[in-house]
Amino acid sequence: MSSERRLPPAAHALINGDRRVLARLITGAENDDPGARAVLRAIYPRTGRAWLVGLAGPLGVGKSSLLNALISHLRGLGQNVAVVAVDPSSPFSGGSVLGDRIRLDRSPDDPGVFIRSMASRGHAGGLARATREVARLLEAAGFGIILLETVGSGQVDVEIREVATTSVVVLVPHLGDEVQTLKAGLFEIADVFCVNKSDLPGADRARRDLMEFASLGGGDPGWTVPVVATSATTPSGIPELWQAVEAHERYLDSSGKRIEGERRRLTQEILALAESRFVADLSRDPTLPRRLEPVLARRLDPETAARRWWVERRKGRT
Ligand SMILES: Nc1nc2c(ncn2[C@@H]2O[C@H](COP(=O)(O)OP(=O)(O)OP(=O)(O)O)[C@@H](O)[C@H]2O)c(=O)[nH]1
Ligand SMILES: [Mg+2]
Repeated sequence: MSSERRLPPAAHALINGDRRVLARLITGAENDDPGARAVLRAIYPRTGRAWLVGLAGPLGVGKSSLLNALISHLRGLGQNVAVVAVDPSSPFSGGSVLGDRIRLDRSPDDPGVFIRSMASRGHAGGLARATREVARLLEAAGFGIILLETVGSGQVDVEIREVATTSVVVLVPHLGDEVQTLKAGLFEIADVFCVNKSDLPGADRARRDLMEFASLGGGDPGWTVPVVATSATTPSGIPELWQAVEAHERYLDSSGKRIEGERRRLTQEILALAESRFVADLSRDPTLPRRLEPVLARRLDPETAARRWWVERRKGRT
């Protein structure tokens, strides 16, 4: 009770489920607002147990449609669910997260669902940090399941791995082009494979190919990556997809991998935060212009200049 009283009022409102405060704090966290920082500090001890389920995959494979189907499924199970869509191209907007093509088949007033989009650009400490902070706010607000969608593939998908507890890689039949994407890194991040659009021809073949791929192992020897066939539009396979996610989350608990993952992610987070502070501090160092001169004049290479600077700072000479 006493710790309750020490919470900032906004944190109190957040924990009590005030959705407007939640939305405001998310914006505040994205803008590095001191009020939101204070709330993040206060709620941190209450976080770390949520399931962060990332959906990654090439453009147009049906990630948003699957999210929509998963929301319905989870609501049917009586679960609250939050969605964070990370869009590398569009500027921040709280608006049409799931795309204009997707019609949400649920009430917009349902307090058990919260959807938010984030632009991937313009986050000081990186996208992973911003996404984690948003997830912590959502968890404090009572969302134990947080679905993350990234739009497009590549860098953003890989960053999602730094946040998600379970990464679902979504593909479609006719894997031709996607095989390239797998090589580019999506394969390594998969905890679950989903062959969506399995209402289209070629789904069985794709599923078999992926199962073969998955059985080669490579990642965690204790976890065989399941391959689930879905159709988001029919819909079919959605309960099976969720079961695969649940199985992975349970595996994380039973194997001790959850804490291992937390250790890895929090190490990354602290390092990234420390780095941005160090860089900010260094960029204000009055000796920087003097150090630049010989580099500009090509008498000294940048690497040597940086190393000398680092050595001198360690000795406390600047
Ligand atoms: N036949 C079929 N079409 C689907 C299925 N799932 C999605 N689609 C269609 O595929 C198109 C793209 O779906 P989205 O859900 O927007 O795909 P996305 O992966 O979120 O797309 P981006 O966010 O643009 O990468 C839409 O026209 C959907 O109606 C499916 O299971 N079967
Ligand atoms: Mg989408």
